[in-house]
Amino acid sequence: MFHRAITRTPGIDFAQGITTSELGKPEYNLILKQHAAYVQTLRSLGLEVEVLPPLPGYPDAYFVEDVAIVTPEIAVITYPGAPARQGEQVAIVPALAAHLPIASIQPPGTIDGGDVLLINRQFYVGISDRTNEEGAQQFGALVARHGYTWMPVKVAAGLHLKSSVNYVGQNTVLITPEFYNHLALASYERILVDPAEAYASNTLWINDHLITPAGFPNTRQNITRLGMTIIELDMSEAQKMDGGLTCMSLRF
Ligand code: CIR
Repeated sequence: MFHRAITRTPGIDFAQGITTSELGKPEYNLILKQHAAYVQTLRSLGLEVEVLPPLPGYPDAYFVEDVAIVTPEIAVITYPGAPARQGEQVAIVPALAAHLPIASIQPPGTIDGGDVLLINRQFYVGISDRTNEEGAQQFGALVARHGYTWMPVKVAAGLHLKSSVNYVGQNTVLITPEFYNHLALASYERILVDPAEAYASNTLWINDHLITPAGFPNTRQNITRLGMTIIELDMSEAQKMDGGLTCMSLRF
């Protein structure tokens, strides 16, 4: 059960963030509107949401998921894998330190929160262009102290592990074809995401509600069988910046 979330408002420079999407130039007024709808949705699900101000010089900083991994016991501050994002992690510390003990990943370890998937007490840590073995090891050692287990998962497709695999409750993962037969994930019920809808694998499970990006009808249809309330949000502008629903908050 989540009680709180931390988010950050996109800055006026957000279009200068890192992207590979080729979906065109995002629009500032529209991302502000979509971000506000996201915050409002989390609040409607009972979360107390803190909205931090834009972080000048860090156009990707509203993707707060990447700068920390938060559990009920500890907040692990990451060392982001993209050089342009290194520094964002410092700015999240006060908001988290108000609630939890803090630990930090040290370079040369790098890790992005988007690579970290938690299912019950088991972490899966994507080894990707952003997260290296050293970062994963440091992270694993920190959370092992609190009784979590972890294992690495090679990310050969997509930006982060959670660009392709997300837990949606009921022992079920929403998963793209590239990861479908991965042994580490084969023990879960798996809902295969249509390759044309890979973006929708980044669906956010909050207190037995599912927030899914609008415009992916097959995925929506496939998750209805879980019997949870489904909320669709328009994510067009974040998608242009390679970001999804999980990326825009830290939940705990
Ligand atoms: C980046 O490339 O770092 C950002 N433009 C997108 C980060 C998305 N974050 C996430 O999936 N957790």
